[in-house]
Formats: sequence, structure tokens, C-alpha cells
Amino acid sequence: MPEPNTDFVAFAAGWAHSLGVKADGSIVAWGANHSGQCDVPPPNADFVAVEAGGYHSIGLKADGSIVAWGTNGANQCNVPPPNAGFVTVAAGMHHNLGLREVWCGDGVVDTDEECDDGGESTTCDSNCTFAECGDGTLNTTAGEECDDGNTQPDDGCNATCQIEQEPIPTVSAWGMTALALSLLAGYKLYFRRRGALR
Ligand SMILES: [Ca+2]
Ligand SMILES: [Ca+2]
Ligand SMILES: [Ca+2]
Ligand SMILES: [Ca+2]
Repeated sequence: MPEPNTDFVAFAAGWAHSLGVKADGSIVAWGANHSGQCDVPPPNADFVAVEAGGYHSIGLKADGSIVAWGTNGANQCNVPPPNAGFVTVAAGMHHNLGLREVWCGDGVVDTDEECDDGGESTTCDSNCTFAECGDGTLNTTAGEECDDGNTQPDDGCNATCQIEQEPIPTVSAWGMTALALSLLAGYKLYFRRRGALR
């Protein structure tokens, strides 16, 4: 067993090899290595668990992915995609098992999800449905300024999910001129009448 024999947080034993996970996330392996079962692929970091098969080894990383190495005669080192979301692993003599936890936002399209890009994207909403104008889900990444659940215009949010501006009331130059002229005419009439009265 390699020294120092300290800081181990997990361990596993295969047919003729042993593995231990250190507190820093690295794996130490020793014993029979004729199939490379002790050659941890770089980077040897971020491991949270390890399992030993007969002549192969698997490590679970903190990001939920699995790394496998050693003999691969039964494809035991080819982790089926998606290699993500794993929370527990187990190794048999020539096979492995992994328990996956799935959720919307894990970046993997699971059952009942239309899409999953690990968050809002140009094509996928954060609720794992396709990004669409009028679906009632605001997706600013997809260019939506608003989404009122319809594609009708003239209700504040138009058919392409852009905010509609309120019409700003304006007074035309013609109107102002007419108003000024009529006021002027009124004053003229008033003063003319006052003059006429004198
Ligand atoms: Ca998912
Ligand atoms: Ca949607
Ligand atoms: Ca939308
Ligand atoms: Ca609308």
C-alpha cells in the first residue's frame, strides 16, 4: 500500500487490486495492474467515490460523471451516454451499475422534457420546454422582451414577443398654429370692441 496511508475517505477492492479516494479527490491505486486497472486516467482529481471490478475500476466525479479504466473486454469501461447525473456507482466482476438523478436543468434531455440545455438557451426555456413566442414563458435569451401567452398584437406584447410602445399623444403644429391664431383673433376682437366702446 502506497504511503502516506492517511486521508482516505473511500476505498474499494477488486480481484487483485485496491483503490482509495483521498480527501483531496484523488485516487490511489495499487496491486495487480496487468489491465491498467491501477492507472487512473488524468486528471486524477474531483473523485467522490470509487468502485473496483474484477480487472477494471470506476470513479465517480463530483460533477456526476463516471470515469472507467482497466480491462474493457465486456465494454465495462464504456459508460453509456449521457455520462452525467450519477450519484452512486457499483462495479461487478465485468459490469457496472450507476444510479442517475435527473432534473430539469441538468443538461440532459430526460423523459417528460422537450429539451434541456442546463438553463435558458435560444431554443430551450428554463422549464425544459421549447422556446416559443406565445407559450407564456419569458425567454430573454431567445430574444423575447415579453410573452403574454399569445401571439396577438395590440395588447402590449406583439406577435414576435416584443414590447409594444404606448402611442404618445402629440399636438400638431397645425393645431398649435390654429389655437394661437384663434386666440389672437379673439384678443383683436376684444380690443376692437373696447376701442369701439370708448
Ligand atoms: Ca434533464
Ligand atoms: Ca416553452
Ligand atoms: Ca416564450
Ligand atoms: Ca400579445
